Amino acid sequence: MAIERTLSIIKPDATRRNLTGKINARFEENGLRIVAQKRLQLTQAQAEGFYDVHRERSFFGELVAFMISGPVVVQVLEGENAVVRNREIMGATNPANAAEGTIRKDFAESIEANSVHGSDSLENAAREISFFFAEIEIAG
Ligand code: RTP
Ligand code: MG
Repeated sequence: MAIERTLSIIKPDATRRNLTGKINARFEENGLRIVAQKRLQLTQAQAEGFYDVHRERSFFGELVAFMISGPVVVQVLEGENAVVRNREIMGATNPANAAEGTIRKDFAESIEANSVHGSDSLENAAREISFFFAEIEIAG
């Protein structure tokens, strides 16, 4: 299986509750390596740019407001099949539908405050990683 990289964000609901270490342990226990990481306070323009694909969706304004409500931790995860693997570790978008043992089942507060973001395709992963990181900041 291919070694891939995916972009992960630990969202403000999780940083607020001091869950960064617990969430990172889930990635590491499941075979993903954190090869880059930084904590940021996003601006409105940055959050709107990152979520540009969702601009026409009804929840866009609320999503951007939530994502700038506190610091986030942006990170690059690396490992076998990392894009799909991370989505499995995260669980369903709505924590009510998330499987046992997933990050969202165990930590998410709601469909919006759902603790983590993960790229949904290899193509989007490359775009999202380059949004936050220069190649020199990633040590695989
Ligand atoms: P993500 O992009 O954050 O990894 O999550 P996802 O693919 O599972 O969900 P997506 O459909 O891409 O939605 C992006 C984020 O928007 C918020 N959301 N709110 N109020 C709502 O109905 C609603 N639906 C989605 C969530 O924070 C979701 O992760
Ligand atoms: Mg998504």
